[in-house]
Amino acid sequence: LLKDPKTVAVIGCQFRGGQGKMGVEQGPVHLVNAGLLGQIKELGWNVRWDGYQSYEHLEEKITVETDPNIGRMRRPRLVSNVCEEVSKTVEQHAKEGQFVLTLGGDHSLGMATIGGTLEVYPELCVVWVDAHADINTPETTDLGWLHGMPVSFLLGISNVPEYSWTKGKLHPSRIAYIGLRDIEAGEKATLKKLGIKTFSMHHVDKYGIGGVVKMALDAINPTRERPIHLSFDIDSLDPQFAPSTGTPVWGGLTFREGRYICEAVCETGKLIAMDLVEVNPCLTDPASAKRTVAAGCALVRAALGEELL
Ligand code: HAR
Ligand code: MN
Ligand code: MN
Ligand code: MN
Repeated sequence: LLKDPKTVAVIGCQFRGGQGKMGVEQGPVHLVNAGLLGQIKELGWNVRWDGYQSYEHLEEKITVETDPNIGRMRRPRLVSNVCEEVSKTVEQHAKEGQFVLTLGGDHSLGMATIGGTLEVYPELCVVWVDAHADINTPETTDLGWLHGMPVSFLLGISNVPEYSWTKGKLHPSRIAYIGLRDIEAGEKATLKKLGIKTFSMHHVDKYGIGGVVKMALDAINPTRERPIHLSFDIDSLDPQFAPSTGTPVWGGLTFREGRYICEAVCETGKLIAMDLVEVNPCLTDPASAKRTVAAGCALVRAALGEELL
C-alpha cells in the first residue's frame, strides 16, 4: 500500500469553520510544538511536513455576509471550499504512496480526508473514533454546524448542490464507530436504517476494548485486506484524559483504550491515513491543554507503530 521509504505526509489544517468555538484552529500548532514531527521520525518514518494550511484566502472571500445558512447549515460554502481543497491535498499525498496524517481543526475535515483517500483506495474502510456520530444531514441537524455532519456527505445521504464535489462513495458497510455516547435521535435513526456498525461506550464496557476493535474490524474488513482510514476525534477520550476539546462528554474512553485502538489498527498493517481532530488548546487552563495535546501525540505514535517496535 505505502511506498518505500515509508513516508508520512503531515497536513496541519488550521480550520474551525465547521463549529462555533475559537481555538480549534490552533490544534496543529500545539501538536507540532509538542514535538510530534520529531517523535514520528524517531519511529523510523520519513516526515513530509506540508505546513500549516490557514485557508485565509477562502476566509477572506467567503465571509459571514456572503455565506448565509443553507437550510440549517452554518458557514456551508466556507466549509465546502476548505474541505474540497484539503481533499485534493490528501488525495495527492495518498496517490504518492504516503501515509496521510491530518491534524485538525474541526471534524468537518473528515469529509475532506476520507473523500481524498477514497479516490485512491476505493476499497477503503473507516474506523471513526468519536463520542459523536457526526452523521447529521441538513434535515436532522439541530445546531447546523458541519462538524456534526461529515459522515453524511461521505455516504451520499446529504444532497446539497454546494457539496457536489463530495462524491458519496463510502458504503455504509465500510464504516464502524467506536466510543459513541452522545447521538441525536435523527442520527440514531440514520445509523439504524443504514445498518452501520456502532460500538458505544456500553459495548466497550461489555466486551472490552480488545473485543470491540476485533468486532469492528471483522465487520468492515473481515479478511483484513482493505486499506484502513482512522478518523480519531480527541473527544472520544474521557474529558479527564482530553479536557481541551469543544464538545467534551463524560464517560469516554480511557487513554489506554484510545491507544489500544490505534495500536490494533496499526497492527493490521493496512492503516494508510489518520486524522486527529478537535484538539482545542484554548478552552482550558494550560496544564489541561498540555495533557490533551500529549494524549493526541501518543495516539498518533501508536497508530504509526510505536508499540510494534
Ligand atoms: N451531534 C452534535 C451536532 O451535530 C454534536 C456534534 C459534535 N461535535 C464534535 N464532533 N466534536 O464529533 O452538532
Ligand atoms: Mn503537499
Ligand atoms: Mn467528531
Ligand atoms: Mn466528537
